[in-house]
Amino acid sequence: MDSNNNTINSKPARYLITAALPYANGLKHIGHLAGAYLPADIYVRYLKAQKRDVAFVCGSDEHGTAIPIQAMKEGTTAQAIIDKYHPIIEQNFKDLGIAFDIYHRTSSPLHHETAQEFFTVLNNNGDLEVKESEQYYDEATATFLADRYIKGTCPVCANPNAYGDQCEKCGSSLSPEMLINPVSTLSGNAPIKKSTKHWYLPLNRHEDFLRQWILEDHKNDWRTSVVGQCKSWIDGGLQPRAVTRDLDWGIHLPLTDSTKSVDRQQLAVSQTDAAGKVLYVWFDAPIGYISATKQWAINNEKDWMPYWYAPDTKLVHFIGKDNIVFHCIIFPVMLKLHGNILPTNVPANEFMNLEGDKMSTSRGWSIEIEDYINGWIKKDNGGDSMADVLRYYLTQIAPESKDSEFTWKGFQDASNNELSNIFGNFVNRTFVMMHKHCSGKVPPFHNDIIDDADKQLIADIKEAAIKVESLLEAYKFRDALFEVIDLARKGNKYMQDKEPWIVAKKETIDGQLSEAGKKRIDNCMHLCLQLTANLAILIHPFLPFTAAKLCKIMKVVDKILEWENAGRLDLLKVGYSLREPQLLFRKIENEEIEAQLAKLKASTEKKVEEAKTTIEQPVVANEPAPIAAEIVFDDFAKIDLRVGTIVAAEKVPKADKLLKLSVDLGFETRTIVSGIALHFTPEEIVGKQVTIVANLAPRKMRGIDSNGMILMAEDSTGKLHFINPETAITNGAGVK
Ligand code: B3M
Ligand code: ZN
Repeated sequence: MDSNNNTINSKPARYLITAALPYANGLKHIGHLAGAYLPADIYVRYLKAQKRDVAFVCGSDEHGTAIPIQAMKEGTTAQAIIDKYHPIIEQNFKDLGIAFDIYHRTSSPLHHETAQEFFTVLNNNGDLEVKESEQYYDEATATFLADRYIKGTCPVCANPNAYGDQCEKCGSSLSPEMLINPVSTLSGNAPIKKSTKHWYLPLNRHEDFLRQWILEDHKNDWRTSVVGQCKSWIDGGLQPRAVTRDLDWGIHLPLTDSTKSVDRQQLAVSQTDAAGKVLYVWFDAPIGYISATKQWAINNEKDWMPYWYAPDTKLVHFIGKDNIVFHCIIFPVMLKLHGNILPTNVPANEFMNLEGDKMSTSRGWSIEIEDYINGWIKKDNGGDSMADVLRYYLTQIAPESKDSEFTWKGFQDASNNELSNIFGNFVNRTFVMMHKHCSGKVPPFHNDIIDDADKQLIADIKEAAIKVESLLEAYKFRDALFEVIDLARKGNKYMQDKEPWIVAKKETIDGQLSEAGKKRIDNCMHLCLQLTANLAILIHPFLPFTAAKLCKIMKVVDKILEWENAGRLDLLKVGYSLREPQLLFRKIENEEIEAQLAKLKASTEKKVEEAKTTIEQPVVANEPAPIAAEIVFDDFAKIDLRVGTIVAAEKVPKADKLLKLSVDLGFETRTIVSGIALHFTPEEIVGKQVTIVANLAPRKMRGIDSNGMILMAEDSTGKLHFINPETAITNGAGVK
C-alpha cells in the first residue's frame, strides 16, 4: 500500500519507465507490442504531458543462447544476427510512435562493464554461492548444454520440443535436469553429464523479504495476476538460481580481486572461469535497463544515479506475463542486494491470441510489426494514421487482466465504427460546420443563452479529463481509452441534439440569419471546438499521430497537449481562424481484411511445409515418450476396449482439429468427437475399423456429446496411425 499512497499523495520526483528488452534474434509481432511497448509508451506520453521528469528506456537483448541459435539457422554469426535485427526492431518501434528516450544494446561496452560491476559487488559481498555440479554436456561439440542448447519432453505438458529453460507450449519455466529424454540441439545426440562450477543467486535467503514486499506491501496495487504468479513461485519454494553459464556468447565473468571478496577461496573468479563462462542472460538483461539509463544520461548531460538510487524515483517495468518471475522476484533481489531502488509496479499483461489461436512466430501464426508497417503504413494512403489505428485496436483489446484476441474483423470494426464513425466524424463535422457557419473562425460563447445541454457537455469534458487521468495512473489503459471515445460520442450527441444546420435553415429569413439563431450556432460550435482541443489532449498518449494532425488543423503548437490543459474550455481563442478539416481515418474495406486472413493462412501453411523439411534434423526429432508410472492389473481391467467400424465422419464446424465420427459397435452406434482432422479427411476413414475406449465418461466438445475415445499411435514425426485388427472382425469385440 505504501507506494500506492505515495503516488496519490506526493508525486514522485522522477520516473524511470522500462519496457522488456526484445531479443535481437528476429522480428517482433503485434503480441509483443500489445504486451509491453504500447502500454509503456502510452504511460510515458501521459507522464511527459504532465511535465514529469521521465526516462523511458529500452533496447536489444543480445545475449543468451537464442542469438547463436538464430545464427546457426541463418548460417551466420551471432554478431551478424544482432547487427541485423537491432536496427530493424528499433525502426519498427519508431514507425509505430513508440518513443523511447533511448534504445540501447546489451552488446555495448558500457553494458558489459555495468553488468560485470553488478556481479562483482554481489560476489564480493558474499551474496552469491558457488557450486560444483554435474551438467549436461555434448561431447560432439564440446559444449555444456544450457537453456536453448538442450531440448526434451516437458515434464508438465509432454510437449516433446521443450527447451532447457522453458516450455513454449505450456509456459513452464524449466531447467535442463527436468527435461525427459534430453537431446543436444547442436548435434542431436543424447548428452552426457560433466562436472562444472557455477555461481548462484540464493533466492531462498530472500523469501521473507519477497513475501512481505510483494504479497503484503503490493497486494492491493499490483495486478492480481502478477501477485498471484509471484505467490505460487514463492509458495513453491525458492531455490538458488545459477547466474553463470558455460558459453562463449555473452558477458565474461569479471576477475575477482580476491582481497575484497568476503570468501576469497570459494567465490573468487579465476582466469579460466572468466574465459569460459559468461553471465546468464537473465542476469545481465535487466541490468540493461541501468546501462541504458547511463547512456541516456550521457547523451543528455544528466546524472543517471538518482534514477536508480533515489527513493523518490518511481520505477515501473512494462512486460508480458512470461517475464514476471524475472522482474518481480529475481531482479528485485539483485537490486536490493546491490543497493538500488525497487520497482513500484510491474504492470504485466497477459497474452494476446490471434484469430482463435496462440500467436507464434515459428508456426507463422502472427502478425509481424514490420509486415504491418509495410502493408498498412508505408504503402497505404492512410499513412501514419494506420499506426494509430493499430495502437487504438491493440489498446481497446489490451490483455490487462486476461488473455484477449486480435481478429482482423475486430480491427476493421474498431477502425470503421469507433475511430472513424465516432471520433473522426465528430471532428470532421465540427470543422466543416465551423467553416460553413462561422467563416472559419472560433465563434464567441454567449453566456446569456447557456442551456442544460451546454452545461452537461462542459461537465462531461471536465469529468472525462479527471477519469482518464486516474485510469492512466492505475495502468488501466483500455478503460482510459474508452472514456476518451465516450467523450467524443457525447460530442456527437450534443451536436445531433443542437442541430446547428437546422437552426441555420430555420432562422434564415431573406438570406439573413437571425441574431438569436446566430448566437445558438455560435455556442454549439464554440463548445464543439473546445471539445476537439480537449480530445486532442486526451487522445494524444494513445494516438500521437492523430493528436499531431488535430494540432495542425487547429493551427496550434503541440504545447496545447500538456495535461494541465485537459478540462479547460478556453483552449481555442475567440476569433482565431482554423484550417480546413482533414480526414483523420480512412475506411477499411472488407477486401483488405480478407486479404489479411488469406495471408495469415498462407504464412502458417508455409511454416508447416518448412517444418516438414526440417523435421529430419535432430533439432526437432521426437524421442519416444518415457514409460508412464506402473499400474496393477485391476487398473487396466477397468478400461473397456472395443473394436468398432467408423460408419460416418464429418468436420466439426469452426474447429480445425475435430472430426465427428459415428462408430458402429454392433450393439449400438456411438458418436465420438476426435481430434484427428489435421491427419485424416472424413472420406478416407469411413469404413475403417478402430479400437475405442468404450467406458470413458461422456464429454461435450463444441456442443457435441462425445461417447468414447479412438486409440491412435503417434510416430516420431507426430503422424497418427489407427490401431485396428489385422483382418476385419465383428464390431463390439473386446480387446484384452
Ligand atoms: N529478452 C525475453 C523476452 O523478450 C527477454 C526480456 C528481457 S527484459 C530484461 O521476452
Ligand atoms: Zn510444457
